[in-house]
Amino acid sequence: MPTRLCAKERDMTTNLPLSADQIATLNAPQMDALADDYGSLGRKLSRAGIDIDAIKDKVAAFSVAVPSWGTGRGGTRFAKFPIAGEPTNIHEKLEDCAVVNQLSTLTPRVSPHFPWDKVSDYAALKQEAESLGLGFDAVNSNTFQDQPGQAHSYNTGSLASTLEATRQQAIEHNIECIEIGQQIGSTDLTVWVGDGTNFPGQQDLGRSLDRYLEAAAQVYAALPEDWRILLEHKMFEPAFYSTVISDWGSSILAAQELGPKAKCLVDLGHHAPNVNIEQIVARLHRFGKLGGFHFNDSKYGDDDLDSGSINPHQLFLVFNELIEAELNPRDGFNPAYMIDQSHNVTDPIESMMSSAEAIASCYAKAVLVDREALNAAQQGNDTMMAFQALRRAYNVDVAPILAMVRVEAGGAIDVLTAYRASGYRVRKAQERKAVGLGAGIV
Ligand code: PSV
Ligand code: MN
Repeated sequence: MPTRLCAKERDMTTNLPLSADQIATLNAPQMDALADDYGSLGRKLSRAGIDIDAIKDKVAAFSVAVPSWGTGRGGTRFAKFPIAGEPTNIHEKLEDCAVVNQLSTLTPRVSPHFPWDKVSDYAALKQEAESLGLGFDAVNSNTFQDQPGQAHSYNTGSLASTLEATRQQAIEHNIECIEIGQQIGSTDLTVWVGDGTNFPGQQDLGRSLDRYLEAAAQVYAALPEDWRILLEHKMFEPAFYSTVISDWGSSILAAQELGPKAKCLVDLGHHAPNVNIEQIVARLHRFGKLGGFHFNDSKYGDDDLDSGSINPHQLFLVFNELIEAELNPRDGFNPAYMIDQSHNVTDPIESMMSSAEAIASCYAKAVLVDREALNAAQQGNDTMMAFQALRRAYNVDVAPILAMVRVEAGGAIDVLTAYRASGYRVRKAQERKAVGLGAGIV
């Protein structure tokens, strides 16, 4: 996981959208209370043998990428309700991502999606991002939508299409994404295909996977030495009867067949209801195939709700497995963390800041777990004490740790108040052209 910008690197950021002075002024009246809360939590933790500064340092090194597409209002299949001042191109999206990072200090990387974020000069785009204090994370290909002027429609699928020319087009698009990624400093290609069927019998379930594997192998062959391909599975939508890479089983089998540079990406919303996602994490890690995460939350299916808004305990249990994996890396541990949500009714900047905080807070709680006590209780078959080891950490209010991390990195104690006080969205509403109503998100 790449670390965040050090103070020297931050000085090279010439284009930050918010005034550092304004953030410091807003923080000033809250500093004493924060020092008090941090001190009090520190004393409490130290009674349990935990050094709060060590936890703070771990959180300071933690980060999660934001999706370029998350800066716009999402939507459903039924409607999209844009807000004034929404970004309409990658330059404006980067600016919004910079706001998220400046205030939350947790999101220094942006994951772009192509062709949505296409530009003519990628070296310039990389520089632009750097001047905003940002780098690029995994590049995402898009073969789930047709683009204007595209030679072959994806209405028969993409990498698994029955039509050779369509498969070829999808392969070439993925290879183009790798080439773009090389110019902007990415080392991961995330591939999610919507390929599948809506009717029993529509396609041969075995042969469609053959076609996918054969095409994905050609993309795999184009990966540079230090790159990975992250296979993202999803149970349903847009195909509602069968999906080619539907679950973690299909995903790990495909990744194993493709080779060591192929890993699995877990989007928290892409499972059958009530699936034990933390166990999937442990399984994927056991076989060296855990590649990355798309964080979001859900109540019913792939709802793409804000991370931790419905089931924060599940998010904590996922991070508990991730910390286990980090401490026991087996063949390596380097998952790409990203938020992937659809912000239908909130200002996307506010949602991403609040979600980044929810994610980092579950991470901090998982770091707090007394692993020795947990392991001893597990070994001794003391079920209640094993559970209590998790419960004790989950119950800690880690907010002062997160706030201290933010202040020390130039961020805001109260991110939402600082954002609203900045008047950023109101300014953008005057400067930016209005977005169309458009279709919903996939
Ligand atoms: C598909 O539902 C997904 O989770 C994939 O990650 C896409 O790239 C993203 O949403 C945006 O549509
Ligand atoms: Mn996703």
